[in-house]
Amino acid sequence: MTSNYDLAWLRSGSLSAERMAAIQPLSAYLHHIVTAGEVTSGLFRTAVQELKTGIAALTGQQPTIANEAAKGRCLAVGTLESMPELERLLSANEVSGLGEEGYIIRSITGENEDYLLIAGGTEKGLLYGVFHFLRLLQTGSLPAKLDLVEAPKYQLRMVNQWDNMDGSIERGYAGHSIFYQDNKIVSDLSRVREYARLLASVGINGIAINNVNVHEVETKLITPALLPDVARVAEVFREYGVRLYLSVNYAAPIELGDLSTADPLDPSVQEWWKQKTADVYRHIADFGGFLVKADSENRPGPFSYGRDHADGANMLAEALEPYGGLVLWRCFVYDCHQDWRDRKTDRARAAYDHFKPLDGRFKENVILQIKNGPMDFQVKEPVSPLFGAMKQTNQMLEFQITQEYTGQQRHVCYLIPQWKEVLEFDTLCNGKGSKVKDIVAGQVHPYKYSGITAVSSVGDDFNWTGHYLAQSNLYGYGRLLWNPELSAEAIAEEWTGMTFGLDRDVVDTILGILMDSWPTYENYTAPLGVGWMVVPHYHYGPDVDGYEYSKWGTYHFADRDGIGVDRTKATGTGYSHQYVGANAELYDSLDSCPDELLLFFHHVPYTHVLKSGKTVIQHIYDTHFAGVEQVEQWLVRWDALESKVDPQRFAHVKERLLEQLESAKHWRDVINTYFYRKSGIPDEQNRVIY
Ligand code: GCW
Repeated sequence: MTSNYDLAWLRSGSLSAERMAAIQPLSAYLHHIVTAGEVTSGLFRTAVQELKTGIAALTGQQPTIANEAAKGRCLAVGTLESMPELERLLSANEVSGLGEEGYIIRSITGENEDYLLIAGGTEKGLLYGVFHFLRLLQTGSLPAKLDLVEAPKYQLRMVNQWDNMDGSIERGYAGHSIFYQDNKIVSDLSRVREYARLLASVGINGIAINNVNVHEVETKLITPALLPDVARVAEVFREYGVRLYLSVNYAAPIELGDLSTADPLDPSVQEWWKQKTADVYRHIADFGGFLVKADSENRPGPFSYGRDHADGANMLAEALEPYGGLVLWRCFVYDCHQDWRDRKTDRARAAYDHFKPLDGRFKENVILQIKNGPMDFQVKEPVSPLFGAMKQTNQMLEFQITQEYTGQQRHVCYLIPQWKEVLEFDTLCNGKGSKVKDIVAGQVHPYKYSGITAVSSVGDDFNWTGHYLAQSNLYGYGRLLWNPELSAEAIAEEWTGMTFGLDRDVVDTILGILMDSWPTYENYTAPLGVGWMVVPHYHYGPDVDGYEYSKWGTYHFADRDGIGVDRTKATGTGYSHQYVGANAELYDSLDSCPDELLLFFHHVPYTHVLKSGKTVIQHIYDTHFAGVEQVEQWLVRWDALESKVDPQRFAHVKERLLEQLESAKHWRDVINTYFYRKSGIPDEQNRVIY
């Protein structure tokens, strides 16, 4: 059964016996929704509407809605403001803990009361509570007695679109932009509305709608010519509690023909941005702020005027300040015109070297957006040492949901385990227990603003993400930001159940593939943390030396004797000492450096013996053979689901898995051959290496 309700993981599916049995004890409450107060705002309306259509789609019963207090068995929804009785029902702690975005879902039983309550701190919290309730219905996990109290860990939970107005998407692997076509914002925003719904269903509350590389037409998004259209988009997102941000071009005052400089200390430039910001807020009163890629990969920035990042960011911050707007200033700043003979310049060091000395200089409404990893979203990198290194400067973390370097949504690569590893990393910046997950929640240093953002993976493909299974990354991203304590497995299981139904074989198979997928991808691509080895520019498929003699600073330094980048203090770039205390020692010493990051930190001979007991060269051979075998196994397991997954999705995933297998073999052969020929050392098991 499909209905208008169905969208990615929001699916009515079949009214399976399991689900109906699970719902049974509570079904008497689902017939009637009461709102106790007029539903006036858009967000409240959205929440009630989602609840109504969700219940109808998931149970086959149409609930009625009334504006009245709870009486008899029903589902009562509201906020602290709309339901004065919450003061009586909730403890003082619960009330204060709700904040703006938290909610309570509770069975209320008393002498004269017997109903289910979904209450949000505000309407936004209510909407999140509704989606949580529906998730329980959809996954057949609604307990007979409800008592859930939730609030998000992170304040800013964002996505960044790298969409261009010509309809293309930088690093997009799921079709064209849903926002733009022919250099205009699309007139029909129904797909954007669906996207807003998807984002809200997993708690995302902010979106920057254009590429951080801001080209000519996009530079005009902050002008009155385009702002009415931007405001239309903002309105759609507002109804789902998602605040809109724009990426801006640092050289906009020049490029729009108004000034001859973009110097942040020049009063005419400051005034120009104030005017532009005022225009933006005239059109969008709750506008979030500006996202900025400056002095990075040939984009303009304050360096041209002898100014630094703090000067640049603060100038914009001052313009946004009167409206409560934020500057999200990216730290992806490095020398992209490097000479491979220069062994001291190190791209991994760059963000820390540029920004750490500026701690304390940024205005309160600036947040540094720090990419993980320190190089660029590789399959395996150490955590950026900049996290927590600045005590007086707001920080947020940037992940990449779009699979630029992890198989471009043609390969399965479930990224939540990678992100969890980053979040769980203990930086030691404030003593033991200074984990990244707490730093970017403002709980290690008292940042006023903090959070997590990520480059989105969606386009106008019928299934949103190119690969069906890649939807799990978007879903999981939102869930992880709500609660980073959730395990990667629990999130995958939840997504699988919602998307493919509750059949145990189906769930186990997909869960198994997802959980295996990141290590598998790592197995057949670049080994031991060295990264890169992809076809330059496209970043899909192997080309071991593609970047080796180019200017981007992404070397592996493989020769006949060895491989890896020496980032130690004594003989290398010194990057290892951007980490604190024991972490610096851990990475700096060849003895303690974990195998998985060995070649990120050290240059070693192929015969170097890893902690696993294997030599580097044998590890390369073994992992590359193993990676292919794993994908072969997935195909066997997927084939066994033929009768249990609908034909369209079955065929789609199968086709992608076949492509992944071909690509994995290609990787295996190119990498193994390359290192066999460089090292001259044969495989211990004598397998075919060309
Ligand atoms: O990963 C690299 C990408 C670029 C991107 C850049 C960035 C938007 O290859 O396409 O540009 O990072 O993060 O700015």
